[in-house]
Amino acid sequence: MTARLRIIDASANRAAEALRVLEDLARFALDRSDLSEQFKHQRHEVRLHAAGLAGSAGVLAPHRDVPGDVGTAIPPPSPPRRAGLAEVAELNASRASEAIRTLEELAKLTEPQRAALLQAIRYRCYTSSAALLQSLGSGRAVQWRLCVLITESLCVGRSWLQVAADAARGGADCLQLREKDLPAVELLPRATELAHLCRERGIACIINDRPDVALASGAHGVHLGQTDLPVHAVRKVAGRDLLVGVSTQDITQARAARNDGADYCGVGPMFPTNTKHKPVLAGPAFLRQYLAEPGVRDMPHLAIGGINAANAGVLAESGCRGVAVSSAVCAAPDPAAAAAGILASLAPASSTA
Ligand code: TZP
Ligand code: MG
Repeated sequence: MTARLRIIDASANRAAEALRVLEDLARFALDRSDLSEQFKHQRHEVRLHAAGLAGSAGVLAPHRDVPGDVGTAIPPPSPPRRAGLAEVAELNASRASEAIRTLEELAKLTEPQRAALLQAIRYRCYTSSAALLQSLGSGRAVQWRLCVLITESLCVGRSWLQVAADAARGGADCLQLREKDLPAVELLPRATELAHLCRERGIACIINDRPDVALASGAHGVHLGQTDLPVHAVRKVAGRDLLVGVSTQDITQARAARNDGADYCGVGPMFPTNTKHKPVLAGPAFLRQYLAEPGVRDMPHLAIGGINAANAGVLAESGCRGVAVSSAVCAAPDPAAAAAGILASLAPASSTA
């Protein structure tokens, strides 16, 4: 009898602890009150069922015997190092469902109807965990300061590779290959070359539009527009191996990108630009909205569209943490100086001192 109570005690604690981790991730990493509420509810239900299973034995704690538990001496299979919050979520989702399953199996000994209720909690836990995991994205999102979009046709007087190297020298911490018209057979070697350059310099390499090319080239991520593959579809192919960014023009698109598992959002267009036809000017007002929106504001962003050293300061005043530019660097007489100039106007003099 004590054995049964000891298992119930251990499983209830294990499930509640794991559910608490999931609840905190939903609450603090995503500002998702809906998911946080679901995990909290599941945690309370598990506790109530565990107490119910203990029945007249009532309180479970007296059955706890940590020093006498042979399981505590077994070392974990690997050192407990996690690659990111998504991995923490994944492990705790498994832990929660395994522990609920144990309670379910014990309930079958004495109270089959309670086993069915525990099974229903376990299924709800799967659903909530899947939504949490989707929203957490790769779990390795980075807030870059300056992403330069490299497009050969915009590069004046130097090769695209030279512009990429110059942009990195000027301080860009992310380079995105944006070539809309290159066939895959030409895009791949170019992406591979850019990814190599970025790895050598310790900066990120993103490929526009093409998750397949991003994966094959060893780039860090892919950038998607509203008419490209949705993030969840890219995750089916790339899992968490790619950072995924999404272009957004309004707060509804930004919310959707977050829930779909984007790691960062392009936010724009901020200012008129000739580089891409955009009928709607989202403007700095959208950036301010993004930065004020719970659940969205902590997701890394790159303000984009017509940004240069003269207007980046306006965005910085709104709290802008990172920008993406194309022509202001690619078409500049000195791309390194142009990149450095944009970074300088993004960082007010007082914060660089
Ligand atoms: N998406 C929104 S605006 C834009 C893209 C790709 C163009 C950015 O280029 P530029 O030259 O910095 O305006
Ligand atoms: Mg696209």
